[in-house]
Amino acid sequence: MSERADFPVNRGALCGKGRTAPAVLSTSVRLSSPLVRDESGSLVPASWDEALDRIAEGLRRTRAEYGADGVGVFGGGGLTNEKAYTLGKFARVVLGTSQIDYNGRFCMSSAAAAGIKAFGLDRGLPFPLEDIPKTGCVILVGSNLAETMPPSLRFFTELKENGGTLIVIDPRRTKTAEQADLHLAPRPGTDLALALGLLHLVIAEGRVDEEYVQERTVGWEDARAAAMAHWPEYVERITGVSVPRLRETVRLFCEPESAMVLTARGPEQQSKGTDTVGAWINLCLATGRAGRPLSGYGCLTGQGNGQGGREHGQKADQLPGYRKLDDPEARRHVAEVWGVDPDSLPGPGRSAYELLDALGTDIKSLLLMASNPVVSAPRAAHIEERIRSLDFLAVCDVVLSETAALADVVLPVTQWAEETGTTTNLEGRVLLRRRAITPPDGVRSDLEVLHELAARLGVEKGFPTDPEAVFEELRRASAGGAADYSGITYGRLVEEDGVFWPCPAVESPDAGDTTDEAHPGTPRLFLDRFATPDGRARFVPVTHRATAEEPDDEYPVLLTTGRVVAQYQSGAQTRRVAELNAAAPGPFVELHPRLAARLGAAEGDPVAVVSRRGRAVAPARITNAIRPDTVFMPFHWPGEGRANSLTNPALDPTSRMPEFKACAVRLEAVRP
Ligand SMILES: Nc1nc2c(c(=O)[nH]1)N[C@H]1C(S)=C(S)[C@@H](COP(=O)(O)OP(=O)(O)OC[C@H]3O[C@@H](n4cnc5c(=O)[nH]c(N)nc54)[C@H](O)[C@@H]3O)O[C@H]1N2
Ligand SMILES: Nc1nc2c(c(=O)[nH]1)N[C@H]1C(S)=C(S)[C@@H](COP(=O)(O)OP(=O)(O)OC[C@H]3O[C@@H](n4cnc5c(=O)[nH]c(N)nc54)[C@H](O)[C@@H]3O)O[C@H]1N2
Ligand SMILES: [Mo]
Repeated sequence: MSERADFPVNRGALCGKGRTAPAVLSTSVRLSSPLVRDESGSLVPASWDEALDRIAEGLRRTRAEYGADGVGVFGGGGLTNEKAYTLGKFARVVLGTSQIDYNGRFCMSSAAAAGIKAFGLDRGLPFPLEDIPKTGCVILVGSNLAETMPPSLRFFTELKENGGTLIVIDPRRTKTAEQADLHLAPRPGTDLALALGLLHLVIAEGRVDEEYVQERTVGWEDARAAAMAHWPEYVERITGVSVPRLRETVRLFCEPESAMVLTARGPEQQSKGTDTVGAWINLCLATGRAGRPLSGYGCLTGQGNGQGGREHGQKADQLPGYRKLDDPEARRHVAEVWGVDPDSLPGPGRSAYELLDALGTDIKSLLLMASNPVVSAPRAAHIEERIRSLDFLAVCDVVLSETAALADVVLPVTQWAEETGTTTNLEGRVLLRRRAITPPDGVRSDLEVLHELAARLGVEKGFPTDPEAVFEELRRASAGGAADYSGITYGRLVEEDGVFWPCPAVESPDAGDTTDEAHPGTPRLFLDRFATPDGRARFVPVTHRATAEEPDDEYPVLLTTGRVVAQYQSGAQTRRVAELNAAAPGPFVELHPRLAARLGAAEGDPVAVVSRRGRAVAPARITNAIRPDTVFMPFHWPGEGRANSLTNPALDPTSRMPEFKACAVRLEAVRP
């Protein structure tokens, strides 16, 4: 991110991880040479040529023996647009495999699916962050942005200073919830019922914006009927949120001129995440709070390139420009840009968890870039075992992550400040980051890796190593797609504070005539029409359902998982920084004093958390900021305290998102 004080996204602020990032860059634990597994089974340094040859050989052998789909590719939302684009193209054109997906499936896929259903388009926020302080009310559903997006907290502080209301929905009284005017603490996995209960009250209290519903939406009758079946008293029983608090929420949301609903991983990482987000969108649509100034639904994205990473083709069902792989017109367009026959492009493949689950059986070799699933995948012990059963694993990373440590070949790559590339933030704003420092000797960029591998696998052209050359091709590939970047150039990105997509290249109406007017980009979507064929938003008729695994006698407690401010994701990078480890030294189990008393556990005592998938042990952190029926674990650590040893890979039927945010567990005291 920019360090300019006036930059509109973070206004010059950097969070703790940003400040300490240089420590990661300079750390001695950084990989500086390729590693290959020798005959004794150890990873030993090797030359780049040897390492690349070994990968090409491994992938080629699998392909010959098992066919193209025997090779899998797994990417990450931390990759730049150029890398994500190239990785998707590499899978389809060089490997010819349909088996590619990425960690963003575990991140924003439910919100993306719901946004596409309702609005015809998925962009994290349909408005710039700077609109937030000016709206009347924000409902933040399952976001702990005080810890996960600290620089953005000021938009919400300003909202309150301007007289707006902040409502936070989280089973825990987080640092974010402490900022709220109203905090609702539902049982994990019940946000769908909660949203339906609120919509029921909106209808019962006559607060529906009938004119807006008539003019700008379709499907209201079915959605209305579904909501009417969710009586406030019934919703109170499911969620634990009292009827008066539901009424208060409706009042605060409906009284001002404008209002927003923003979701993050809390309601999304559920086996009903898509329907849950759909229910919140329904609430916005019924009250006329979408596609109008200072109103709308948005999803707070996660990783460095959480938005751009999901637009350009590393997703199983996707082609660049947010096109669909099963759309013949999209295939034709992209195949032409790539100079291949449309029929040679494979079809859609498996989703992230399903892909990882197929390792060693259907998928024999894997090329993995920018993810650490041994720590971050659900049911991680099983996934670790699947990874170990591969014939061949190649990992590109900055550090020797827990997953890289299992590889046959590890390639050390450059990271953010050492290379040029674009990312797209949650506002849909494309940003250019220029190389600021020279990479250490011995490391190469992911683009160079893919170029070298393509050449070794017989594709000499079409995999440039210069990010700007890749971006120029991405522009053409995205032209006419939902996420149209064709009017964006590196030149413009340098001059402007980023450019919001869609930004089509402007073509002159009269052939031969040129125009100087560039498309300005689109900071605010949907003001005139939604991105559906008829321009109207779609209500989705959703009803509440239980989590895939409800507590019972054997596993009576709910486990939910998430993050702490000082560690990032699987911790592969942040666990190597002393300052961050001092702030967050290890895993813990957050639990209510009543639950702790029943267990006989005191603060800091080791507690075992046991689910149907496995067991994890971590010290107790006792607090009345959490519901007594729920425990919370952050997922940043491997080993004994790995939260994902416990989590349930039950998938959302549409987004294929696993249920990271709710599973049944029991607690056991651990005798020293
Ligand atoms: N410090 C730090 N910052 C990060 C990251 C990190 O690892 N560390 N990761 C980045 C990434 S990739 C992402 S995706 C974002 C994630 O950002 P957030 O979504 O803010 O992070 P989480 O902690 O996963 O979940 C948010 C909250 O959801 C609550 N929650 C749990 N279950 C439920 C539920 O059933 N319903 C509701 N309403 N809430 C629930 C949790 O108590 C938690 O406080 O953060 C990004 N920023
Ligand atoms: N229980 C539980 N599990 C979760 C979640 C949860 O809330 N609860 N959240 C899920 C979410 S939202 C996410 S996003 C995932 C994230 O989990 P992971 O996908 O494991 O993400 P990271 O830990 O960021 O791993 C990224 C790896 O890529 C490396 N890397 C960084 N930059 C580059 C690069 O440019 N190129 C290459 N080749 N490598 C690079 C880093 O060093 C690191 O090892 O975890 C998911 N898992
Ligand atoms: Mo994420």
